[in-house]
Amino acid sequence: MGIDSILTTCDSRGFGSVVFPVLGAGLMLSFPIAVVAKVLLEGIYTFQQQRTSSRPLTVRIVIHPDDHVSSEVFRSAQEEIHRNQDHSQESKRIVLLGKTGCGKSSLANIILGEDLFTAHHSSVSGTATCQSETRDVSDRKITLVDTPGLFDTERSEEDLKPEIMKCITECAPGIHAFLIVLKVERFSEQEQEVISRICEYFSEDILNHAVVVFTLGNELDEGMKIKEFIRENQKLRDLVNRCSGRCHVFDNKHWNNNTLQNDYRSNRFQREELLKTIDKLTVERNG
Ligand SMILES: Nc1nc2c(ncn2[C@@H]2O[C@H](COP(=O)(O)OP(=O)(O)OP(=O)(O)O)[C@@H](O)[C@H]2O)c(=O)[nH]1
Ligand SMILES: [Mg+2]
Repeated sequence: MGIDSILTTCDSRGFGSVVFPVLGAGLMLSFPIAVVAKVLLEGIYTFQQQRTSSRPLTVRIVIHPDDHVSSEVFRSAQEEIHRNQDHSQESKRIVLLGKTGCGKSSLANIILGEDLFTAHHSSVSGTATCQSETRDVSDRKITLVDTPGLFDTERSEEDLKPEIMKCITECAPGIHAFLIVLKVERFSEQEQEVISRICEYFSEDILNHAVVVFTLGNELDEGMKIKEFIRENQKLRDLVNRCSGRCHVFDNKHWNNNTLQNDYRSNRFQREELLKTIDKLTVERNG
């Protein structure tokens, strides 16, 4: 009987605890103890992750006190499973959304620290399909999905919407955060329409998982922070409030060479702040 069937049976019968003696599996049947440890512990962890009941079920693994080898093998197998779990918690899948030409592809390159996405300098052609790239950034595994921009005059909405929605499959098994990308410029009717369309495509709930990220930060007046810029416009203020105040600013062109730590007008500083915001958001929303 598999580990999962044993645990599921105990659970459905309302048992409070179950014991797995290592003696029978490892010594009597002569299975390699490292294999027994791996199969047993992975089975228990998988069951725990998929279990929906909140009733306590204690799982004990019993090893003879003189069997030091088995104790050691089980201890290191457990540590390895914890390490792998921690690592998977660090990986983040993030989608960039916004109007065509707002700087999504350029921003994605800044966040991942490499030129992986093509920024378009002409007024017409932009990113045509979803593109996903993964890199290690500041001790996290970051997957970014760049999407085609909204309101591209060259493409109909019928053509664009399904392509943008592909970001969901690119992010399987789930999206940790959406970056709604806007420029530091007037928040016009069209920008408001961009937000409405994003909410229409993904539902209003998207704002609970979104961070508003501004590009063209150099357009901010000297010494001005993005929150002050937002405060000046009621509609922008409402949007950021609906995202629980999550907002950051970059300048994909002018803030790259500023390596001063803690300098607001530096992409390096802003990237660290953005990653911290996404970590916090992930914890709040349970991943
Ligand atoms: N000065 C400045 N220019 C930027 C910034 N971000 C992007 N640009 C420029 O804006 C243009 C469009 O940038 P992209 O990154 O291609 O914009 P996009 O949102 O990916 O565009 P689509 O793929 O069409 O949706 C390019 O010429 C970029 O160099 C920025 O922060 N500051
Ligand atoms: Mg693009």
